[in-house]
Amino acid sequence: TTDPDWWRQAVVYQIYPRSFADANGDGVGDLPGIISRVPYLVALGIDAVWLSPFYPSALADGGYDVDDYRNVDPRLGTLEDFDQLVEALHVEGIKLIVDIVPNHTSNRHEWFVEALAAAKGHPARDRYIFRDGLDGAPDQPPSDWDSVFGGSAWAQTDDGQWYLHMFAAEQPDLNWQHPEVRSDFLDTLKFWSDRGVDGFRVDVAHALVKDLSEPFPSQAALPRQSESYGKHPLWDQDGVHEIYKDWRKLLNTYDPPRSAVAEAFVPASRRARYASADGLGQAFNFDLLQADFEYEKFRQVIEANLALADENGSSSTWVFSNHDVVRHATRYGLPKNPKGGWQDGKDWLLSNGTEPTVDVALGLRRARAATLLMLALPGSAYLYQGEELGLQEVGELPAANLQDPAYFRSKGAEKGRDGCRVPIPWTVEGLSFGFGSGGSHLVQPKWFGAYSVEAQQADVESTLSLYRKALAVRRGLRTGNSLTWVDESDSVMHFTRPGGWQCVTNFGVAPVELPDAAVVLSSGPLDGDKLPGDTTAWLI
Ligand code: TEU
Repeated sequence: TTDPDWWRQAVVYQIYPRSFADANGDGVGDLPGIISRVPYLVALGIDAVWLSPFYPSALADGGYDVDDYRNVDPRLGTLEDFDQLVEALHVEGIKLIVDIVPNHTSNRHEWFVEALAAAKGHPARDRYIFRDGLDGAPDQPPSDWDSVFGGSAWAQTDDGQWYLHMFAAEQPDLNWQHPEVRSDFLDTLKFWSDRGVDGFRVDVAHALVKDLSEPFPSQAALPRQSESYGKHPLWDQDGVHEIYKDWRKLLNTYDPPRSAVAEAFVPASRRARYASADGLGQAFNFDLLQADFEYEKFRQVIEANLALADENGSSSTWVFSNHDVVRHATRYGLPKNPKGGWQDGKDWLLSNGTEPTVDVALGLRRARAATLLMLALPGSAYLYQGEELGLQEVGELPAANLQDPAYFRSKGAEKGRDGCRVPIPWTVEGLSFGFGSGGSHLVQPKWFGAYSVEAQQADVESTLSLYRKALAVRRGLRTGNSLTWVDESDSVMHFTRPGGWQCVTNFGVAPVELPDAAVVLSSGPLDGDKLPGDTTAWLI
């Protein structure tokens, strides 16, 4: 039997399926490819896999434009392959969490095809958010709202109506007041839970229910709903929590209950609602991801999130990288972001419009230190495929190869997200560095071989070896949710965890004395009993 609270202290490894491993040589990752790499996941020592969308999709938004929520994209495999993946993971004691994308379908989803074919006012349009032009003017969108990917959040249909899409036009927003929308997603949760899925990652969890009272407020007049998000007028309406209460009821009918983690772009004060026991149970905090590698920011974020977790009986989530942001091994090598803000690829260009020079060695040193610190914290840690290799962001993708709508909206000022989605290098040589027998859908740079699994496997100092050792040590030590600060200075973070486990991180540059205790692991070389800057050590 499984501990129903397994997710509270789990290490979850995010797989972006099209870029993990390609078993049929078509240059795109697939489910059989993941199955073939389960031994690698076992050796890494993770507790669960979070599988990004593997559903039929036109890839207008990397798979987050879903044509059919209860099927597998034929380019990635079949439902039988999916069942085999569940079995292959479960037999090794690894859980599987799947992405669910309730805010919008793709424009190829049968509901939207039906809605477009229907006449204005037909009930089929009620599953989405269709409106006439402003004041009935045929060429005026119903409001001045922007989509996250730039441009208007409204797209016009042949008969002059407009439909809302907060992301790409290929992602029409669903109307979550509609009973069929609510019941169909319960069917989807049941469909995958019945197939053995252990939990769900809920995409854009804060945005399902919109306040659509008219006249629509102008976007310019509305408060920013969250510092990490654009000025969008629809974020974080309370109605979503009624939906998640129904989801929780269903997920609790399984043994163990299925877990759920919300991708909610909301201020920390609102996050607890998503993490409540009668709700999804957990909500990502992107605060560490948003923070530069600085003692003050890290300390503040850790204390705030531990307090929040205690308050609502949930558990913290920690994450530095995912399929939406510039890899942290690169972010930490960037000069300070001149315009501030989330180093997720926005404001990539320096204020004089030039590309910044990345200090790769510094970035990797800091990323290893930050990750070792994260893995010592109470709560669950989310790793993004390739970060265990210290993989850098790929900045030199050919323009013709770019796939991400987030890139095109700003003509390069934003890095977009392709650079963190380039297929993983498994071998030093080979057409696609062992990703598959063919090429790779995003072009891998020449330097990928040096970062490959093969290049690091046998090197005890490699980043891969560091992750493997850290996850093994953590597994034996992660008891309890408590952390005790050992204050020393404003640049050395030192805390203890139950069982005598200590974590010391030197955010400064001058080496500092390590406490008297056996060093069980360090993210970089030590000077005897000194801890150099940008290094973390675990001691017992
Ligand atoms: O992300 C939500 C989201 O807001 C991000 O897209 C973020 O704004 C963007 O990456 C900044 O460039 C989720 C998924 O993680 C993302 O991949 C999807 O594009 C998005 O939802 C729509 O489904």
